[in-house]
Amino acid sequence: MPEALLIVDYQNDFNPGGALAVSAGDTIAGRINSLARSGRYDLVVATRDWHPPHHSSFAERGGPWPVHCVRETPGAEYHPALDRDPIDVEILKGQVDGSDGYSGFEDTELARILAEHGVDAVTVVGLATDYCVKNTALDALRAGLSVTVDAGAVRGVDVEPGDSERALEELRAEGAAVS
Ligand code: VGL
Ligand code: ZN
Repeated sequence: MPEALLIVDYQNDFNPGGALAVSAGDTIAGRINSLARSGRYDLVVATRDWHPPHHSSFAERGGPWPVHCVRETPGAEYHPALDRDPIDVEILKGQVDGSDGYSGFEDTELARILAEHGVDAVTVVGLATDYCVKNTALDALRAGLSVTVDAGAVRGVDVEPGDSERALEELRAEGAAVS
């Protein structure tokens, strides 16, 4: 049963000091690194939010978010605490205008790459629980994969208090294991 680790958007802009900082986002780096180095996963995939300048998800265009993760800028780099060595595949997402691009499966090669490696199970970690982790995990479920979310290796934006907890509940209800 080949399993992949999906590290979602562990980037400077989603960490403290970044443009769209997730509270305590930097506290999960150690857990993500130890999972990635564990040897438990046949494939380690990292996604990055990789928006063009003036993307439709930015407030300047009427979108919900401040400017963040503009491709090829420091904010879109991996957080320095993330060990990049174990990463086998990188997926750049959020590049298409007109969509917020929350899911790592949206307009990317991720489904094809997982299928190519015979992956039938994924563990999802990273940022942010209530947006990109949630939507990536939901798409993985829709693709028929067995999905685990490691609750100790995700953190959320919580625009409304409780959003992250509700996201994990929704994922459980849809069939994910939240451990
Ligand atoms: C994300 C908001 C906007 C995320 C990305 O990675 O969860 N959130 N773009
Ligand atoms: Zn984004």
